[in-house]
Amino acid sequence: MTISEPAHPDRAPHTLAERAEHDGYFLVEGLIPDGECSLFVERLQEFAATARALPEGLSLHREPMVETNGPQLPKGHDIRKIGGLIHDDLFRKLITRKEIIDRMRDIVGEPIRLFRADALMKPAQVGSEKGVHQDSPYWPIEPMSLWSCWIPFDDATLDNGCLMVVKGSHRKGPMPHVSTQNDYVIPTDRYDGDDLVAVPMKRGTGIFFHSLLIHGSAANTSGTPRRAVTMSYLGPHHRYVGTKQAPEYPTVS
Ligand SMILES: O=C(O)CCC(=O)C(=O)O
Repeated sequence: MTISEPAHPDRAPHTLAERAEHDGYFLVEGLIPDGECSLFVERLQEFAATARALPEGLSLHREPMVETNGPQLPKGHDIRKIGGLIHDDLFRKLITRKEIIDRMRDIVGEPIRLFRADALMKPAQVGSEKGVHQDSPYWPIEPMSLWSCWIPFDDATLDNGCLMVVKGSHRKGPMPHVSTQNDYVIPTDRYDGDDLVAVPMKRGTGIFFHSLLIHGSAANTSGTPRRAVTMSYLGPHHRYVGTKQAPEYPTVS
């Protein structure tokens, strides 16, 4: 397993914690071996096609383009998101995997609780873009400093909707967001599009990132799906500030 070298060696942060603080993200190559990526994909496709019983707590969300007026697609090829992966035995092992939890512990402290674990599927041709946003403005958690680990199970490319990030943007604090038809995004006049850097990744690579990092992903215009998991974690200092009864976030370390 190797951690990718930073793009600016002249002022390179030395430790993982320094890099995390400076850039708001870092990559870990080879986090999940190829063979395991295939197992995760198989499980996700079974759920998406309802070929496997959905454990209680798991939810399927259809691709909005298809939902409204899109083409008829084969079963399982119209799902954008599978929520609640903590309720699946295979994914629970991924969520609590040592290689991920050890890094999260260094950043958010301990005990670590899981905020969310969802699959983000971008079906071939119809997978829509995820507009440019920060995660924290979506979430009723303070302080706004959760960390996530996003892992593609297919190579994430420029054509199929790899992540795009603005390096170091988490240090500027929360940005205003506006609702669009199917999304919640930062208005385009509030950031410079030229600062967005595409982050193509081999499958099984993990990107760890701060919940204020500006990021998004383009539509999948390729002929193959891009399937990924995103897992977000809370440290001991994070608290629920929403208006409902505070959810029980499962402790994972
Ligand atoms: O999977 C994607 O395309 C977007 C991921 C994302 O926005 C997230 O994990 O917060």
